Amino acid sequence: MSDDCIFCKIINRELDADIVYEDEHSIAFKDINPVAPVHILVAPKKHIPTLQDMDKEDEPLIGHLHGVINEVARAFKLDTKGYRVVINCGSDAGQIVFHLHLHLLGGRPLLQNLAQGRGA
Ligand code: DGP
Repeated sequence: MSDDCIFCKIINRELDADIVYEDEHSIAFKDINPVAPVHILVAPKKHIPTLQDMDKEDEPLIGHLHGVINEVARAFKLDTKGYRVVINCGSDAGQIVFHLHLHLLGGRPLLQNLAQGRGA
């Protein structure tokens, strides 16, 4: 928990969000500024600022987040046509919220080159 972190506040219900999934270790909620018909953020409850800040002990947690993506993608019917998963790490990648999260994007063809990621 970090006192000035927006996503920690969502996790602790101090800020509203459209939460679509939650378990002991993770939460998923709709992005406030969607760039695709389905744009969901999946975050660990543990406050890890960026992917680069993860410890070796966080590796199972990162795997778990991908399992959550799989489940949420199925719930939003993205599993047959596909979807994109993006992690922005640090300022050059355009990360604006420094609490690790995965973007789940889908619901339309995402035509940009994969390496361009977010903003598809
Ligand atoms: P980024 O740090 O660039 O990977 O993206 C952060 C995303 O978080 C961005 O797409 C907008 C979203 N976001 C920022 N503040 C809030 C918020 O208060 N609520 C929700 N639901 N999403 C937010």
